Amino acid sequence: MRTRDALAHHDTVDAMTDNAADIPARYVTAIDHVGIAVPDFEAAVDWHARHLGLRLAHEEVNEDQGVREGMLAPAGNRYGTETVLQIMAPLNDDSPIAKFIGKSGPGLQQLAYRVTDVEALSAELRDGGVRLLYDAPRHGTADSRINFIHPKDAGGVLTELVEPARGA
Ligand code: V0V
Repeated sequence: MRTRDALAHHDTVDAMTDNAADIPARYVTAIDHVGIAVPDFEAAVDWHARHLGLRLAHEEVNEDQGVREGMLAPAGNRYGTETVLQIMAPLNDDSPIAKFIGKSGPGLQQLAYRVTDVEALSAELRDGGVRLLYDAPRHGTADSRINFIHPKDAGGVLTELVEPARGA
């Protein structure tokens, strides 16, 4: 396997991963977002705007997940195509984000991959002995369907799988 450093400028990632084996590479199309847990939504939006020039490209409340969430992107970013930063503030004390902040403090909470078929990938992962948090996908940002790989099965990283809404 060649390292990323060794990739020639014109090489594609496919060239590097030709030997990458049995993982269903066709399912994962992008790093969708990186999620950070924040205690104060407005303060986090403001901080990222003032210091990094990020803008709020999308915002919603997800009662099921117990979060107020926002997708922050550099100016010119095509939301839905490029990788974004997700900020998540807890809606209540039962929120996974409240628990995370209580235990670890604010900070990186999750890494999310964009996938073509969350159910099929989840099934393949389960077959491989990887634990998914939900039996079936749940409602995610912008009508996406989501599931999570347990952090203990993903190198200590809470790993989200995001299948965007059709037509998104
Ligand atoms: C917990 N652990 C983590 C972790 N949360 N490790 C890495 N990253 C995290 N975010 C560790 C924790 O320190 C324990 O390690 C171990 O996993 C088990 O933790 P636990 O105390 O048994 O379980 P909880 O109560 O901390 O729950 C952890 C899980 C929970 C991951 C099960 O947070 C969860 O259900 N998350 C999925 C839902 C979610 O995060 N929703 C908010 C985002 P030790 O101490 O045993 O070594 S919603 C979202 O992203 C949306 C809507 C979207 O993108 O569309």
